[in-house]
Amino acid sequence: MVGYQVYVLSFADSSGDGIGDLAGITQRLEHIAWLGADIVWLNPFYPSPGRDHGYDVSDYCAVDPKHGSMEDFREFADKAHSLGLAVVVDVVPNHTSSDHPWFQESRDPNSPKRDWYIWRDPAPDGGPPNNWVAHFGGPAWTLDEASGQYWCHLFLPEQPDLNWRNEEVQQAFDDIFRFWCEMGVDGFRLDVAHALMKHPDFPDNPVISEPQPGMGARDIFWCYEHRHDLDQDDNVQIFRRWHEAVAPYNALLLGEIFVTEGHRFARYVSEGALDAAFHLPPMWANWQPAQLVREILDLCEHAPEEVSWILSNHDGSRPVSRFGGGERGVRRAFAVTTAMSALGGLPFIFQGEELGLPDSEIAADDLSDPQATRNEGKESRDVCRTPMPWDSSHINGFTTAPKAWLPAPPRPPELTVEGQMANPDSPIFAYRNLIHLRKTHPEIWNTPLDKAEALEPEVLQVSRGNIRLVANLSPNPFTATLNTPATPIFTSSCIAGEDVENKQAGTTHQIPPETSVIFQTAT
Ligand code: ISL
Repeated sequence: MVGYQVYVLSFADSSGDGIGDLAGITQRLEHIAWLGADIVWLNPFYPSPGRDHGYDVSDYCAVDPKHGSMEDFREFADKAHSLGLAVVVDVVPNHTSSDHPWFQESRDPNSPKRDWYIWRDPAPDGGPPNNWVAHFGGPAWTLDEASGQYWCHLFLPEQPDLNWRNEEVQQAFDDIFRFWCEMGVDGFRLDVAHALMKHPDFPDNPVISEPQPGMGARDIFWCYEHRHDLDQDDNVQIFRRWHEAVAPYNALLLGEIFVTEGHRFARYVSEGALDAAFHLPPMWANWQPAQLVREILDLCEHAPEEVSWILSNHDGSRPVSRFGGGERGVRRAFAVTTAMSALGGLPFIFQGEELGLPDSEIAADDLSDPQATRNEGKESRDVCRTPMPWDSSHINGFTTAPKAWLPAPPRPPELTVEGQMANPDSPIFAYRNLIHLRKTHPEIWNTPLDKAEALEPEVLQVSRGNIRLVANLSPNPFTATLNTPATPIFTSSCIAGEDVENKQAGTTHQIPPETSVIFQTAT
């Protein structure tokens, strides 16, 4: 399957209030079906004060009125299914909103919910219990004056972390999974699933390098080795429990897992745990093809069928911009996406990727992402969260409101869906053709991986059954010598209007720079 990620706030606004909603997505589902995707993943649409744009949930089993109603969700899911699209919703198990009734109750030290969150006494000097830092800046602990204890939050103070060592918390999420399965969802994307369990003794994390003044929150976060707050071995027990909870519904469990080593990743997607997990580093990296090839090989070795390959999501700069911008950025991004489509697993694209969109420019006063507003505009995730450009009308057809919730300069006609549909050489057709190739040639993904290797540091070759992929991510042409004659069936350079020079079967093929080619052998 191929997944398509919809950022609910910014896909389509049917109510005219400038905020994306479920009914708007329902009206636009044909676009996703036309591309050939099989799964649509929705970012959170649950009631939320919106401090982290929906990742601060105050009720897991309802729809936020700004995104519509439960009836709108039913209509969305029914139409998705009628178009052959499976529905994946986001579940945020690591933390709730501080507005969630569970946390409100938990603030009372005598409440039965006290242990649902992570409360600790101050350090002897009265400061936070340990040196853990939050992803969005500052310590991972906030003092509750009333009780004299700190609560733990790996993200905003308004996103208190749940205590996953508490059985009742585990049961509450079993119920949430069942609720949405009964509502007809086909799977779950599990937010920061690598962070659920914390070391039971809460020791300090080792310091790799001292944080320096002026550093952004993300850089400060990586000054520490996250030995005790992330990636604890017993996360897998939670995943096994979830697996049991959703087994009667055969629902997909797709983790957002941030671990960089293949063997750690493999534990999370082992038999009876998660079905698949995102490999996240490519969605932050600039153009570093050798590193990308190394990471791909590591994962192919340890989890060849369980990786959800992505180049972007709602959490960072778009690949076209990270990879040099303009036509070059588009070409590089599609070369990697083409390679990823032949790696097995479950590739996803993020809304707008199919248009080759670069980042949006956001005026300083309009920044909305807490990672930016708390960090002097640094590390903004807003750049990829602006309205989907449908056409060249007011706000690119996203809304009839005078202003979108996240204003940005309008996209030119050639970067809109309507503009690209009128031009068969535009990126939208290249992405569609690639997705459809997986349907006409299912052996691209359904035959076991035979071999993945680096022919040069920036050149990846993958062999599976009668399929060969050569991803030449280097700046030079590469002469591929295959062990058996093969015919090119797809080249990523189609996104630049180029075709393969020689469509004949042969063992030797010239691969242009920054181009991935998929071949089929005769046997
Ligand atoms: O650096 C990380 C390792 O812990 C991050 O990649 C982390 O996995 C990522 O920032 C988590 O993102 C998700 O959870 C956040 C939310 O703001 C993001 O939008 C969401 O994708 C908190 O819920």
